[in-house]
Amino acid sequence: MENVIPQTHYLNSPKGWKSWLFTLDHKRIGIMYFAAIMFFFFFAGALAIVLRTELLNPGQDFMNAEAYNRIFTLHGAIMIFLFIIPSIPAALGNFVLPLMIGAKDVAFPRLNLASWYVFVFGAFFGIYSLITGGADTGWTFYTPYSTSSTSSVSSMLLAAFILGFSSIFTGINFIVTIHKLRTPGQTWFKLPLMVWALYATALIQVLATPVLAITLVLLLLERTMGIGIFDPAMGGDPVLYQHFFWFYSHPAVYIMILPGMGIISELISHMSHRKIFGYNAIAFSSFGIALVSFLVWGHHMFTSGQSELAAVIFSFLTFFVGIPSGVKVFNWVMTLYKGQISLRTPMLYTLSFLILFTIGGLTGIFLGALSVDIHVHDTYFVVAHFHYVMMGGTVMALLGGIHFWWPKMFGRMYNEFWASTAAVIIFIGFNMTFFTQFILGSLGMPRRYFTYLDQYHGLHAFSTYGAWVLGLGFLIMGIYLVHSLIKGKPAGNNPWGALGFEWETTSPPPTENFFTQPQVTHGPYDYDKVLIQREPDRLR
Ligand code: HEM
Ligand SMILES: [Cu+2]
Repeated sequence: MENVIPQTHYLNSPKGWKSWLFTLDHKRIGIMYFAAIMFFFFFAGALAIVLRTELLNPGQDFMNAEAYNRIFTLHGAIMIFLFIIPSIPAALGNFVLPLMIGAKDVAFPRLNLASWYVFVFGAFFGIYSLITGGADTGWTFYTPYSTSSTSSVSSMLLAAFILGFSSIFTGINFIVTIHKLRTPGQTWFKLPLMVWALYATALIQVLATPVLAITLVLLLLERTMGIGIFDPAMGGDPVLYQHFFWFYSHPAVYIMILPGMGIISELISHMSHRKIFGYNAIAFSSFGIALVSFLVWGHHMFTSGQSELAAVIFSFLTFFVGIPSGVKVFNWVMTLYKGQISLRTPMLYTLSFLILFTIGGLTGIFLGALSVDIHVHDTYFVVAHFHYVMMGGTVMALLGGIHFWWPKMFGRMYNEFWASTAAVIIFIGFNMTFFTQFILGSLGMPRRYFTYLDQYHGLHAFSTYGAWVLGLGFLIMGIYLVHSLIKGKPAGNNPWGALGFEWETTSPPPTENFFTQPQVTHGPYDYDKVLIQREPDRLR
């Protein structure tokens, strides 16, 4: 049977731009978030290419130190607050969560729409900061510099403050949705692991984000009224700021990575048609990570003058993060073992994730070791580490997820040849760019510098060539994805032959998601049971 796209679906009914701006449909809100984060990703990515190009040669090429400071701050702040934090939960999660639990929508559709508007409002202040020259403090806004800098720090703070609310709204909505709207018979242990991951993420969003909000308000008050909370000249304590900031921002790195791990659990099972190994272990390890994430913030402050005892304790506690993460990696690899792995694009990104995230995670353990961190603190080793985790981890998972659910979102397939080519180019470019930086960092190249000594020239140049390769990969991706929206082949309801409720409805789904309430007849990964009945017309 030829695949056809249904006549009416959530994308075309109701019609008109107003129906989008006032929509309460989680799928449309997800798509609107998706458009926003992709815009910011490409924008901040372009800034990154500019930074790297300046670093091609030592000395000043085309921007001075001040411009460099502003651009890396913008790159970092946009990537963190406007791209990676909302990326998987608010964009992809919004789209798939209700489908995965057989629901019509999220629990609070109006709050969902509000979170998008709050996001846009916050982004507006970020852009305002940009056109008034940008901030130059780095995305962490460390005091005392941030209280005295005359660049546009205040509007950037306001942006981050407002964006926090959109994150909290999404978190609350997901928690209630998962508790209340599961289809009858879908018990907690029949939930897809993506849902568990979004749940653990939502807990962190709700518990940690308010701390950041308060911190940013205090910083704003300090800047505008000089009330002496952080400024030592007025009896304040700059290290206090770091405690406040990292109490949010360390858990926040798990807001970034946990949903990515959720995607990987899905893709690894569905793309190798094999029951996920260690379902319970994967589900609970997300909570292990969420819990430990609140106890380790001090590892960002080994060189900030906290007591030696505190530093030793934080170092010790940090190692515990490795355990639940290791549990997940082990179970993923066990799932692949003897699976019928299909090397289509979602799987290519899954494999990239496994390799790159493992490198990122292991080097995180290096950094957690007090003695090593003293040596590589604020060097390119750190820059390499967090790019491996955030880009090698979260972004690879996001890209895998986008390709996997693309046919469901738009009803059309992307071009497999170009997609897998781009995936390979991205993998190569990524390693060229960032592996080099582990070496640079251990040789002592400090981060956030716009110039460097001649001895680092070769490695810096190589890293810059890598960034160009990486940029080419993303360019190709942008082109074939847009092309597929217009010309892509109709995908059919279930192009991967995957289990999971989202594949039981049409592609794209109708506004109300399902024509009939989905029934629970098996778990989301029961390929062993289901394939026996479904053979031999399994899609590979
Ligand atoms: C196209 C790929 C990318 C390239 C070439 C790139 C390059 C860079 C460069 C050159 C810096 C400045 C380093 C320094 O001067 O210390 C930087 C900083 C940073 N990048 Fe990226 N980056 C990329 C993607 C990403 C992504 C995907 C994220 C997160 C989602 C990210 C997050 C950050 C952060 C948080 C900083 C630190 C900014 C600060 O210290 O305030 N980057 N990146
Ligand atoms: Cu941390």
